[in-house]
Amino acid sequence: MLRTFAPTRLLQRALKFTALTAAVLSLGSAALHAIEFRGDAPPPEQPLSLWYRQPADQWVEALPVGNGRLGAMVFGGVARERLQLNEDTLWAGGPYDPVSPEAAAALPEVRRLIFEGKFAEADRLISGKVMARPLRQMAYQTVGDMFLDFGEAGAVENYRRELDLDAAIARVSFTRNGVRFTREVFSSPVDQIIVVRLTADQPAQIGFTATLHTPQAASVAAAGGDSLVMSGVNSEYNDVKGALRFEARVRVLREGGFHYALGSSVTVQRADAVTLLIAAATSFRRFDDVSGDPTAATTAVLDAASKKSFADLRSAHVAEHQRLFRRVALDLGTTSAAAQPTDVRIRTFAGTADPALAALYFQYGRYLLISSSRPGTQPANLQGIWNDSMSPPWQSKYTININTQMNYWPAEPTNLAECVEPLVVMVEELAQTGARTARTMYDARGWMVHHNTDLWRATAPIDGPRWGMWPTGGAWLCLHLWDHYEYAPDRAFLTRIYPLLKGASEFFLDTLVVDPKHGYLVTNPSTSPENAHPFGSAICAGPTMDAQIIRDLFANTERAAGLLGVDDGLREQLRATSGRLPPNKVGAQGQLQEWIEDWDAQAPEQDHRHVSHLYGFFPSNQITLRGTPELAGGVRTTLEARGDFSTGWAIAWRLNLWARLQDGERTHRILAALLEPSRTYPNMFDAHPPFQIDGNFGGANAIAEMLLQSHAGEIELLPALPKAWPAGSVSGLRARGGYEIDLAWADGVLTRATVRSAQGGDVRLRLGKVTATRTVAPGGELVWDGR
Ligand code: FUC
Repeated sequence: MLRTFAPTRLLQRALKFTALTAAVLSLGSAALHAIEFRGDAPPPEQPLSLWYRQPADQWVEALPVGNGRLGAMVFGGVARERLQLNEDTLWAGGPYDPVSPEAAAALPEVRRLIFEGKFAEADRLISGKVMARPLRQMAYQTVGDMFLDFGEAGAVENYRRELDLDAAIARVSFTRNGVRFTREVFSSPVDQIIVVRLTADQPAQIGFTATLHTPQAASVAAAGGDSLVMSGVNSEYNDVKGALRFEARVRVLREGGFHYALGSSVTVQRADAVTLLIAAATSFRRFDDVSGDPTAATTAVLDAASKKSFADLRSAHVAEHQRLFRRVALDLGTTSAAAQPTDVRIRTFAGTADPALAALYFQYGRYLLISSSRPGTQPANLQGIWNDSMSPPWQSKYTININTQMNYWPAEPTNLAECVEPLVVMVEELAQTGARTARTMYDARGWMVHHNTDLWRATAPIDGPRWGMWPTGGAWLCLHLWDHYEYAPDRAFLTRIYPLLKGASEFFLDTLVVDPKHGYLVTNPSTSPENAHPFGSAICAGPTMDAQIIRDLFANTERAAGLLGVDDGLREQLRATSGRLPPNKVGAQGQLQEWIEDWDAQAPEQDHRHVSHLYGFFPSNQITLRGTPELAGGVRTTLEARGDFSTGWAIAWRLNLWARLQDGERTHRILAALLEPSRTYPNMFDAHPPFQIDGNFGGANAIAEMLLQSHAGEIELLPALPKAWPAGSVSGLRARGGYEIDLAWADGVLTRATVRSAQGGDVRLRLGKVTATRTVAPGGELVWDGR
């Protein structure tokens, strides 16, 4: 049944059920085949590995590979291998514009109600007239699964399943009846295919049946004797019709033995070794163009890859991965705990000295970014590119009131600047769709995005007033453009992003309104993302976060215009307008105020996961420990009130904030909470139950922030080093200004810092209270021991 998946159009509905049933049955396959696992396999030689002594049962135990576009979750079963497959443009729906035609007319009344303090009324009017139609955006969806059925039962010895982060290869190995079997899986950014290699240490041992399954409306058939083809269309979602065609192809290349295709399966028997090549593509070309040819795309990459040897495919993949991955090395020390399998280490981290697990988490974050966001791909979404569902949590899209930004926090500091390119392209596209929204909803110039977007670059407010009615998402993304410039100053890039910064600024120049009580220029309507104030709503005017984001946007636009020598009048206007934004204020409890009024202590959710107004302290630098100590004290008080323990990404934000507060012990304590099983799954995916990848990226960045910071006009070394990491070293971290840094420390004290710079410059270094200003020659380096 599972192997003869040959749908007709009439059968497609039934097949959705069949595929789901297959997925459910597959969970029980290990039990059905009653594999007995004997012997304890030793740890892999590569210490930067996640590894286990049993196959994955749940999806959050499987291991992710990806080339930015094509992803697979590798389960590593003995009787049945399962690869759950993704392609980063397989989303539901098609080009659409969800702006409500009634929004523009309703907004003046909404503003009036808000300024009169009638928040609940404003909320109702927004719900009725202003929210997007449909109210939700499109979902990112799974391609389906490839199964390899080996049909074996009995005992296996020394089973080990691992993900080698240094090579970006998932591996399974075990011994059965004296034969050692090895499987390798990788997703190649060079050849644009997923490669599976099956080998054994004796001839004629490889046999299996390969099948493809999917919950999508698709059919599967064997083709050309050695291939499987899945062809389908994407689904309709919330009344937006599916507009994409997609195809996945598997080609089976055998060495020795024989094979045959039957219906919708390919069977191999008695082979010495087998390479499977998997390609997938959709007809998506751009948010407004779905005229691609998935058949041509998948055939072309398979034909090209089939001509290469496995060794060549593998070495090209490894070299391209290592070009990025090996730029940073981190050693926080190694204890005996590091010899345990990864799932055991996660279970015991809180009570054990295992600094190498923190280093592994850091490098895993870098691995995941390289694997989910490369030039030419979509940006990493809420699950990177890994999703087994048709209706994933929050549609696995781009939530830009924290989550997408957090995904990219580690990109610059951990030396993966190329991975930001998909985000830059997304902002360029949002500047187009968001210009339409600025015009039709707000009668404004420039462009804007509310709190979410999807593959189709939708920009209208979704979900409900509390979530969607927030105009500052696009402006926050602009900080990443500026950061990219600051980490590697380059005039061509500045020229590219300037129109984006300028357009984002123009939107606010046109839509900020005077708050009648204080005279500030404020956003209205808005929210402090997702947090309700004491008056029955989250809807308000001029939340602190908006002022902070717009202050950064205006300042960076003004700086860019100055560097490019353009738009003098605009610069003047940005400066003047910035001065009229609501200032950061310390409230009665000593906290940084979340709203213009001091409502914080009465807000219904005192431990709310979002800490939006702390944006000014991290990721921004408007508030700093030495520059604005009173406001930094407000940040600390707010953090104490919110509590350290929250859901995955929210913990990761707190971690970065405590690292900026330079409290190494507190930061490390919270890191232990991030790394415990309730927030880190066995495959080290971050739990925001079920799974959201931002916590992985935020956590990785926090570890970098503990070692190096460069936001206050100086490069600060080991600002939040915890006692748990007394000796160690890091190389290849990046700092603002275009610097690359290596550090080594012993007994908790810096022993050596090396600073390199391609373009050279005067650099101010800080170690605790000691500072030094030194000159680095272009292409040169300097060494400092902190004295
Ligand atoms: C924000 C968060 C939620 C979730 C969603 C994707 O809205 O408040 O917790 O992470 O994004």
